[in-house]
Amino acid sequence: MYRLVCVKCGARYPPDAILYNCSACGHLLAVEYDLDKVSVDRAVWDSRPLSVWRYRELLPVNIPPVTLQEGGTPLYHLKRIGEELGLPHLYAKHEGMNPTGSFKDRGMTVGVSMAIQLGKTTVACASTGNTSASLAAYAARAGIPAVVLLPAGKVALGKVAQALMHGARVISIRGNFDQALEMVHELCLTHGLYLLNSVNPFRLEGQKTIGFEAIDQLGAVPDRIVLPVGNAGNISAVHKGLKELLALGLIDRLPMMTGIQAAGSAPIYRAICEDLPEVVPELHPETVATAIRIGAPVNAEKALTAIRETGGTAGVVSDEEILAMQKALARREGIGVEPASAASVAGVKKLLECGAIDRDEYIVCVVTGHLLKDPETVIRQCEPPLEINADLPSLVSALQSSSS
Ligand code: AN7
Repeated sequence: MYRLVCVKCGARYPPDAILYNCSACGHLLAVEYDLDKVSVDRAVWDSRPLSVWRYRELLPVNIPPVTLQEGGTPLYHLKRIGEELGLPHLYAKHEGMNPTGSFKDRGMTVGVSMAIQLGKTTVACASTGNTSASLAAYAARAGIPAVVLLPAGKVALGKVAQALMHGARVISIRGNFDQALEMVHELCLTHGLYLLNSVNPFRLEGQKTIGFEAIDQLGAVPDRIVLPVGNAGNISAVHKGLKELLALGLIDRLPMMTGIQAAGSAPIYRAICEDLPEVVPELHPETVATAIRIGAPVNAEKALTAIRETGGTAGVVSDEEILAMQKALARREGIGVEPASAASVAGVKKLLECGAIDRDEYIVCVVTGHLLKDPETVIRQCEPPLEINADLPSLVSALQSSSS
């Protein structure tokens, strides 16, 4: 029912090939279904709970999946921020509400299930944090060991805590994410571990369900889907999924795929702005949004296609703009996200200011990870709690003096 296909030269590989790149030309692989043989029935999908597995006919797994009940995340109308920006139809899909607090769980339920289906016994990844937290949890669920490589000193506290607590073998390397990914990729090829970074085409299959859910929740195809971009797997995954719905006749158009990067690590943004055929890696990526501190996005070629084919665009935001929007989401909407996630909404504000977005568009921003992932960055931005003596007069006077 499906095979792996090279996105560049079209070479085809069987569904059980353990491959992360085309053996012929080295480019990325994607899962291709015989869509004319897939039977999807809207009514059947609608009868299942909103989750990754609602869409199981368009997923490669044919064993009972390794699951922690991922997906089914809320789609919030951003009423106040939308009003301030003059955007009446601005929404946030809160992927921080997944089991380990990020969208990576959608990829891992499928990816780790595929590891089991393919008979692999150890899984591995490099990570800016969320991938490692998710892989550690899903490997624990499956009862297999996980190895995770992190850039030393550059991973948010909550994410390291998760990877450690779920029992992964956690290794910090003295280098950045891009170097960690190269190392773990090599390790997997030479030592038989199963690689679950977003070069793994099966993982992206799970993540494409963000787009499916957003459409089901909105009851319509949004004009634009906006995502923070690091390794560019997620924007590629959502685009691929929606193309499948289009081919199946379940939707009649594609949203404009829009990627937002942090100013210190923005190779996709630059490639779009300068209309380059491929990205020029950023050798020293830096941003407060450590989740997207990635200079050489491995899915760049898929992401550039997603943006260009849909008439979308890319935006860039400074660390200050990211943190200001993180605070606005928390205080004006009650939505707690980590810095990288706020980049999508901050990017909308920026693109609106430069006239790249129309005010009447229906816009879904994917906010990718939970506030609690990165408590240290939160604490640095907020006034510490006022400490007082344990009596009522002290409390009343404290409230009077701090009622600004
Ligand atoms: C919160 O965990 O790359 O563009 O190793 O954690 O698909 O890479 C995380 C990425 C956005 C970017 N938001 O997604 C990792 C990792 C959050 C993230 C991204 C990440 P991609």
